[in-house]
Amino acid sequence: MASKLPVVAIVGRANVGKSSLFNRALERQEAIVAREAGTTRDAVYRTMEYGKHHFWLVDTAGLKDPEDEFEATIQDQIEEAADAADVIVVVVEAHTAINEDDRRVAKSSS
Ligand SMILES: Nc1nc2c(ncn2[C@@H]2O[C@H](COP(=O)(O)OP(=O)(O)OP(=O)(O)O)[C@@H](O)[C@H]2O)c(=O)[nH]1
Ligand SMILES: [Mg+2]
Repeated sequence: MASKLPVVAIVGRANVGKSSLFNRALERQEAIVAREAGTTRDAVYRTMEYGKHHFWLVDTAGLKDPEDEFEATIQDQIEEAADAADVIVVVVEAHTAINEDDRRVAKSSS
């Protein structure tokens, strides 16, 4: 049954390419990709197969400091996805050094 499938959650600070990786893995454009940080708001869940493995792949919003109530709801949702995940993939930007936001993501999703 689909709901019993393991969950792989893609997390990371805003604009590092989470949705691009999600689309690449699915081999179709399911999540919105844009230059602006904060593009993904609601998490996107899709099932996929990789080799013998069948699982839910989740694209999440960029993790950042909750500034307002709406933002806090989104941040809670990311933590929920990370909590429910069997595997968490933390995406970082390859062209810049790991920064405080990356560390916060890794900490809050671990
Ligand atoms: N050069 C380069 N650009 C990339 C790569 N992956 C994504 N991008 C670009 O980076 C921008 C952000 O990509 P997204 O996939 O929307 O990033 P995201 O982490 O989902 O962003 P949020 O949903 O806003 O947190 C887009 O303009 C992408 O085209 C990459 O591997 N290399
Ligand atoms: Mg995104």
